[in-house]
Order: sequence, then structure tokens, then C-alpha cells
Amino acid sequence: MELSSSESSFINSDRVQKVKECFIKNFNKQPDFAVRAPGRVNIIGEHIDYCGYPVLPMALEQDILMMVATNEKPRIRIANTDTTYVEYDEEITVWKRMEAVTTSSAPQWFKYFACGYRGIIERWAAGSDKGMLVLVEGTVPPSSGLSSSSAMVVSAALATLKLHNLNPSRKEIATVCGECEKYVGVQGGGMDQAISLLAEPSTCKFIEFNPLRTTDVQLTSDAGFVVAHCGVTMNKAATFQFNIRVVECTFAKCIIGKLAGIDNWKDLKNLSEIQTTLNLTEPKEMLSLVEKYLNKGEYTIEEIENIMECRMADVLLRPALLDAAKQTPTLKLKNRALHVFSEAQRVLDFKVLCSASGSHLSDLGKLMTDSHASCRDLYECSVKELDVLVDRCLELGAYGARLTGAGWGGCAVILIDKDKRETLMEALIEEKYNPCFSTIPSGGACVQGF
Ligand code: ADP
Ligand code: NG1
Ligand code: MG
Repeated sequence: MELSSSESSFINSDRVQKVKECFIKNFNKQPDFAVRAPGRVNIIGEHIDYCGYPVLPMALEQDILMMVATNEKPRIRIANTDTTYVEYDEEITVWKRMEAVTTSSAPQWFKYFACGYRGIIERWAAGSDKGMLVLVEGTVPPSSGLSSSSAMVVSAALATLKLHNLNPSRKEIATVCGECEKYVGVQGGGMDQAISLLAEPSTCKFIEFNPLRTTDVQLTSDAGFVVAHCGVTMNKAATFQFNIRVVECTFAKCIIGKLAGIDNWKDLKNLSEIQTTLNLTEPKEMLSLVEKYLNKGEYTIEEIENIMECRMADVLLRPALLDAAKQTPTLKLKNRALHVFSEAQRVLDFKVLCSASGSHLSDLGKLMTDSHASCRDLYECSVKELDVLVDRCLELGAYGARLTGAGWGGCAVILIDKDKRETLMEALIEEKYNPCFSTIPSGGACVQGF
């Protein structure tokens, strides 16, 4: 299986051996194979993947590891080495229709497994009644913007593929996973699943969507990255905040598209398609159109429907988005769109700087810090604790720092001289930022039989 080539030695690690023993103790059976899928840190490009714009993440060493055996019964039984995640055992007919609706509490943990399982079954193995026994062990800090959720979804997808001896390409799997994680409620983009599957050691990836493709991006050898947790966690599926942003971007797309005279504005998928339809070369050229067509600070749904001359249900095509739109009296379309286009420009500028000769760490750092300011002020997806952490890193000599992942808590990613990483981490750990670790680009997800 092509999926086994990326890190063929992981099966022999002490960790895998320990989890294997735990599996045997729990299920009284040998596992057939193991799967790992990494979390990621997004270096720049926040909340723009679902708007169709490229992003620039790297995979982490931290991952979700799953140990799997065939179950003789048509059931999936799933346990976790961390027993606060309670074991679950159910018939596959139930797994095949499992999803979550957003409420004030987080979805049960195994629903992330269900997403990956359903995605693969629906696409490649609809009639299957094969069952599995699964033991999960995770090292990605959960609900912290490092994409533990997608590491769960991708490893579930790979486990399901291996069980059925299916071999689609990594890109096909990433595309399926980008869609099926939506069963957990969050209507996000495809960045997290793509980097988890398409990562390679020692390189960051510039990821483009529709169709999915990646380009290697290398920073100069003096660049170091540190990731630090601000102390607040945020489960994205437990509140409407994330989906409200998706709704705001969808309405912004509709209004700009309609007022700019694009006939088929309803058919355009996202904000980036407005730019390409208008034949504009760079995302920054959209900024003046945002000022022109989205001139109000806040809009009510009624105002939006009047401008669009249609009902919101005609443009919000998923029930989760309609639900989210009903949660807030007003929507800030202008600021959200200003963030999206300026952030998309920063990603392109970052990539260009990386391929220019010489070291540009202060310029790269500035783009990252500007990105944080935009997330904080325009997209309003930061929290005080993250803002304080970012400011502190800059005081401590970082070139730049920003929240990573969806935000509203979680981690910051910090760019600093490679040889100053230890000093920075010591200072942050002393100030109780935990976890705090330095990182280099890791390899992508893989499967290995015993
Ligand atoms: P993230 O930023 O980490 O992707 P999400 O809110 O999207 O945060 O997803 C976090 C959820 O993923 C957790 O609440 C849990 O249900 C699931 N999860 C993450 N890590 C694990 C793990 N090691 N074992 C079981 N479930 C996990
Ligand atoms: P996290 O914070 O890792 O759950 C989410 C989305 C990404 C992307 C970022 C913000 C999912 C699975 N993940 O990541 O697609 O939109 O937020 O850039 O929806
Ligand atoms: Mg997530």
C-alpha cells in the first residue's frame, strides 16, 4: 500500500509496542495493523481554506495512533488509552449514519472516528458490513488549534481503507476527509486533512484547493518554530462561532458577487471564485471592492436577503449553516471579507519571500504578526490570552507570532532564530505556557501491518 511507504519504521517504536500490549489486554486479540496521522501547525493563512484560498501549514510529530483488528461481528468497538474517552461499541449500521449537531457541549469523541469511517464507506465501500476493534492513542493537544480532530478523522479513514484493502491516492483521501469531517458539525475547509495526508518531512506545504495540490516551501536554515499553548481550549463543534464565520463569508461572497454584476454569483463556491471571475490577479485587489460593496459595519439577515433578492436558504446550502445564521442578530460581512482577502495576500507574500534569496525572517515574522492582528481585530477569532502570549513572544525576541488553527483559544506559532528557541521556551514555560515545544516539519499519515 502506497500509504505504508512514508514512515515504514514507526511500527517498531517503543510507543507502538506499548499501545499494542494495551490493545491485546483490552480486546484479548492481536492487532492486524497500525495507523498514524499527524496534527499540524498552520504557519500562515487562517480561516481562508473554506474561502478557496491557499494556506501554509506543516505537519507535527504529535499524532493520533490507532491500532486495529478485524471484528468478527459487524460492529465497531473503539477504546482509548486515555480512559477519560469512554469505550464505545455499536453496530456498523449505526456508525454509517452517525453525525453531530452543534449544541453547547462537545460531540462525543468517537464521532470524529465516525466521520472518517463514513467518508470512506460512502465513497468506496457502501455495502460493507466489516467490523473493527480499534484502540486510539493521541499526542496532539486536543481543542488547541493543532488539528487533533482531523488527525482522528484521517486515521479513521486510513483504518477503514486498510480493512477493505482499498488504495485510493492520498489526494483522493484528503478530499474525502475534508468533506466528511463536516459530519461533526464544523463546516471547515480542507487544510487539516490535506496536510495530515500530504506532508513530507523537512518541508512546509503551500496547499491549494479545487483541485487539491501542494508545493514545498522551505524556510532558511536559521528559522526556528515554537508552538505554545495560551491556556484556553476551544472545541470547534461545541459552539456556533466557527460556522457563523463560514456564514459571514458566504453572504459576503453573494453580495460582492451580485453587486459587482456577476450573473451566476449564486453558483460561485467561495470568495476566491469572485476574484478569479473578475479576472483580478491578486487577492489584495479585492479590498477596494469590499469597501465599495460591503459598506455597512453590521448587517441583519433581513438586510442581506433584501440585497440578495432571495432567501438565505437559497445560498446557505447546509442545515448547519442555516442553524448558525439564526444564532446571531447581526453579521459583520465587511471585516470578515477584509480579513480573508488580506490574509490570502499575506500567504502569497510569505511564499514569495521564502523563495527569495537571503534571510527574510523579520519580513516573514511581520506577516505572521499582521495575520494575528487581522484575526484579532477583523475576524474576531482570538482571545485575550492568545493576544497576551503573542505580545510576550515579540517582547522575548520573536520575529513574529500568531494564533494558529481556528482560534478562540489554543496555541500560538512563533518564528524565532533557531538558536534562540531554547531560551524562548524556558521563559514561556516559566510563565506557565504549557505545552510549549519547538517543531520541524514531520511526515504524513501512514499505515503499517504487523
Ligand atoms: P482541534 O483544534 O484539536 O482540531 P477540535 O475542537 O476540532 O480541536 O477537536 C477536538 C476533539 O477531537 C476533542 O474534543 C475530541 O473529541 C477529539 N480528540 C482529539 N484528540 C483525541 C484523542 N487523543 N482521543 C480521542 N479523541 C480525541
Ligand atoms: P482547527 O482549529 O484545527 O479545528 C479549523 C478548520 C480548518 C481551518 C482552520 C482555520 C476543520 C476540520 N478545521 O482548524 O479547516 O479553517 O480552522 O484556519 O474544519
Ligand atoms: Mg479541529
